[in-house]
Amino acid sequence: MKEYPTSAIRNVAFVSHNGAGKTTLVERLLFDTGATTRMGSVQAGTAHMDFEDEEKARNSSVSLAVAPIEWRDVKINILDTPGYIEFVGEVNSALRVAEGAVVLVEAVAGVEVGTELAWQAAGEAGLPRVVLVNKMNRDNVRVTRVMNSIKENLEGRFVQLQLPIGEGPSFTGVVDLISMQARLGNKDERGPIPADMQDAAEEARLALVEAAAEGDDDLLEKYFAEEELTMEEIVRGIKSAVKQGLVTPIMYAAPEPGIAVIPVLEALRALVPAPDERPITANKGNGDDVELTPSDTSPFAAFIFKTVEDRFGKLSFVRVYSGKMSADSRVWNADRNAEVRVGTLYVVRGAEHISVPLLHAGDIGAVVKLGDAATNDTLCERTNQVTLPPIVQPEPLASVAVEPISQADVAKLNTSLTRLTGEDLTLRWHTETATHQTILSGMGTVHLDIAVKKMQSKFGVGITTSLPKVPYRETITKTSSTEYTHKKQTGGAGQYARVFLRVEPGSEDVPFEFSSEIFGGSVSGPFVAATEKGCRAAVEEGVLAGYPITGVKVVIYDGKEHPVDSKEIAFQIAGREGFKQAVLGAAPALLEPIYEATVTVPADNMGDVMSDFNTRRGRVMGMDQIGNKSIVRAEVPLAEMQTYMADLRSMTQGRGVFSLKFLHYGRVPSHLQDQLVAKLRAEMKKEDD
Ligand SMILES: Nc1nc2c(ncn2[C@@H]2O[C@H](COP(=O)(O)OP(=O)(O)O)[C@@H](O)[C@H]2O)c(=O)[nH]1
Ligand SMILES: [Mg+2]
Repeated sequence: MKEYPTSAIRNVAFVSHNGAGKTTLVERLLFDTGATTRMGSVQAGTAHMDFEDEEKARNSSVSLAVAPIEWRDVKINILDTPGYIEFVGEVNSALRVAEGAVVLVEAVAGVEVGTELAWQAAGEAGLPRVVLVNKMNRDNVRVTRVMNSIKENLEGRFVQLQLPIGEGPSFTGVVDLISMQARLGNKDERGPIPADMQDAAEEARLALVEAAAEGDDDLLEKYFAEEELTMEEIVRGIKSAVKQGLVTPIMYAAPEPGIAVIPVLEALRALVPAPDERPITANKGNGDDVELTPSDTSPFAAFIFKTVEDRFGKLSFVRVYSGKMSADSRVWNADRNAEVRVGTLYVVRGAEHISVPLLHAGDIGAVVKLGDAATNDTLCERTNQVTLPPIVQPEPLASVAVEPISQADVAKLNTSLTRLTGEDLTLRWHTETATHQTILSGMGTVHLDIAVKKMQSKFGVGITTSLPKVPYRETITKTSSTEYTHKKQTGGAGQYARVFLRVEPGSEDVPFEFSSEIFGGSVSGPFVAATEKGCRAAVEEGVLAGYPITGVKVVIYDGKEHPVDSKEIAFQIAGREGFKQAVLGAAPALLEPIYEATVTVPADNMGDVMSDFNTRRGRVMGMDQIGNKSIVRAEVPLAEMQTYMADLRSMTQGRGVFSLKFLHYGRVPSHLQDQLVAKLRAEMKKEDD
């Protein structure tokens, strides 16, 4: 592969709803530019971009893949992303290292929920965006319908960069409004504008020129002076307007038959900023910000945006922001304060790794077995340390409890989970102390399903999954005092301890407090400490249904010891049992985790979503209207949200999305508590048997 200087590199993310044809477009571009000798097909499982087993099985992208497209004098690094919204983590990673985004809109379906999310995410990343109306050759394409859908559902101002020639099966090409030429067929032949499109093209060009003028003050002057803008000036103006987010150009293509795809490359080359046109800010470690100069001669800084574990070991995807990265070098990992060795350096094309001697500033590549380094780490020079901010990922929305099958699986479970979640930062895992379950969380059921399959196929760990138990807690609601005597006389030395304990409701933030009000030394210091230890042990065990107790203040205010038989163990037992007895007398209550749910749905669904929260013991806290979308915020117990993803999907025909954030623990309503405690106890008993 040729080397490309910074100014000849473009990093572009393809984002959209699932199935809009991103991967097919990349396959077409690879083929048309001679990078591949056969055009890969998603359906046939031969796509170079969808090379993972899971992708072939599903005929759809699951993770982000990189394809360098060499065309004319530039290299366009395309980041092909999965469209399914549960893989949003991959999309966020791609957007983070790109200078521009192509938002694909499926020509028949129009704007879908995944399109809106992609549009929004690219906007939040501050990226220049281009809209590509894709799969134009499909039956039933109506250009006016898809245009309306774009204007109604995506916020922004749009300008036609092209006009489509024909629609549906009669789509034959586009009119390029900059050169005022037709681009036809799958060989990108040039021709005159069809006679019946002449007027429409003139009119659309006026709008394009106006948008170009708005992007650049000099051009605006010229425009007002009614001077003609040159083609170069129009491109320059549009590029600037797009970069400022003033307008979004719209293009059309059909990658499967290969119609109007070369103009897409042309637009990316012309309109997406080169890395040196969009510097990034890093942190110098002392809290000061520093703008990295994207050139080969500035100090080296690169960012790890993706990590994959495969048969050959760990593969770290890097984006160089400044300086050069060389094979067989040593670099500094600023996030781990460690030197790491860079061995062979690669440029990646799907599953293919092409070894290169160096990566120029702005380029994207990968390193195998990069020692102590993980996604989100910054690599730099030891003498010039900087860190780049981590990729912001959303909180998990769904969880499963995972259980190893065999003894061998038990041993491998934790390390495999750590590797799995290191590859995908929208996956998290933890051990829930309240339920003794190992919990894997992610963005949805499909996401988790694939993660679990990976555990098996990639890391060789057999696991079964189940719906996680709700991590309830227990607390007390009033003050209660008790006395407890532990006495044992068996053969030799006996055991004796007597304690007077008082429990009081404490604050939610302090799970457990212990103090002594003993006067006159009825219980000596070490035995008071032993009593506390006993209480703490009981806290973990709970009294209602085996969940940890929280928000309790314990006071030992009297007691008695025996000169011979009192021992620490005796006071520990008295503490534990006395504490349980006191808690049982203090009107114990069950607490449940309460989350804030933020649900975004089409305005028509707002009523349904709100009344649905009533059936989930939720409290609607607020609502908002943004465009034709309603946003409902509600506080709702986790116990009622376990199947929300599927329920929301059916309530909104898949057009609703939501996020969850833990708020606090709240009382289980008293009318539900007895029944729930009975149920939880029965479950506990079943497990013990
Ligand atoms: N009619 C038509 N179908 C296409 C075209 N491009 C892709 N497809 C089909 O659309 C489906 C989804 O394509 P894919 O590239 O996987 O979409 P992605 O999810 O955005 O990557 C596949 O079945 C493709 O064969 C096109 O230009 N025309
Ligand atoms: Mg795909």
